[in-house]
Amino acid sequence: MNLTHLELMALDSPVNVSDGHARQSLTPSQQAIVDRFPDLFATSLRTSFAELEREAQETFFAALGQSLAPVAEGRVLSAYSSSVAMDILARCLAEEIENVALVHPTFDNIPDILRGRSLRLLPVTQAELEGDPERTLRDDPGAVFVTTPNNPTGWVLKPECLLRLAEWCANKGAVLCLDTSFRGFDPAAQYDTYEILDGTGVEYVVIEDSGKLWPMAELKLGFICRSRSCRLAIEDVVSDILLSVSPFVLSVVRLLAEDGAAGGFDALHDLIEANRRTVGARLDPTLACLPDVSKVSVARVALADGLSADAAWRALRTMNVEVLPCAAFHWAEPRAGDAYVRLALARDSEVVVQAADAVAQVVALMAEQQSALLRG
Ligand code: EGV
Repeated sequence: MNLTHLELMALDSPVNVSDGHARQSLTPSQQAIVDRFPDLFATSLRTSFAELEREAQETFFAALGQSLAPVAEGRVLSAYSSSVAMDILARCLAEEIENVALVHPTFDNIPDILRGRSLRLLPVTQAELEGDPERTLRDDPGAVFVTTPNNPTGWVLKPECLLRLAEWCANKGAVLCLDTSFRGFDPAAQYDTYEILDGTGVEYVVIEDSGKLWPMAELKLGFICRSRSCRLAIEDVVSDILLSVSPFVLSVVRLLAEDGAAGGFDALHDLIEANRRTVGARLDPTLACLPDVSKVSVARVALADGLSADAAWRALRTMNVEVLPCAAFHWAEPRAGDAYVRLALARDSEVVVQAADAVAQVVALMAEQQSALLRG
């Protein structure tokens, strides 16, 4: 069972903090955009597709600090979702290389997609990505793949580390791949990635995503951005998969990005921060805590020694509270994730309160049972 299977089992639960998709109520200005849908639909069909796509991409990238994303040069392609984009990337990589150094831990559909295209994976930790690539990337990977901000930890690849990694990849002829789906939650991840990458001459592919940011009933887009010189046949493979994305969805993403830049992202950050505090405040620190410095819309909860996240997940399910056990994020060493559960924070605050209280309750019960066992 992969993490998405667990998320599917949680979809209809009243307290679902399992998947990382945005499920909070619309803000008034987001509701105003939804109210315009019939008109937006009609206009989208009357407007030039190239114009809609360029405007959506430019607005979306600028709102996230990526003004130098190569939209005008035609190096940004749109996809239905970032996982579709990722599979396209994986297929292209498999044509050219064998080994990919992939950040560990990360969401399990990334290793699964890469392995699904027969790529061999080499785990590289977040700490290693902050060190000297010459020492930490020893097995000559043909590509390096980094999720930044990472899921579930919220860890961010700092600009100086990106630069060093990009220079190392350029030097070695390795393709640098980034998944920045959670960028919108953390200003520290909104330095202009493209300015740094294009300055090094590295062959790169960046996958960007609108999907985690807005509660739009899965109306979303992924984007695949590539370097000027890039041996991967991205454009050809994209064309195997799709003619174009929906002009209507492009229009929706443009309006949401405008709203984000005009205060919507600040409101989103406030909601996530308040929900993260709620979780932290409701845990007994001797039994569970928030181990990560993170701004993304998911929070890891670390359970005290001897408490199993899998058992907690199971107990919570009996209360109709859905979280994610984190073993599968540690795709190269599942045991390393045994002590963590993940709670999604892009939810209304009432949902997060209920989830956090249930986690606290279950963890207390498990600790009680454990000490009873030890007493014999
Ligand atoms: C998260 C699931 C898949 C993914 C969920 C996610 N997508 N499996 N194609 O969007 O953190 O819950 O990233």
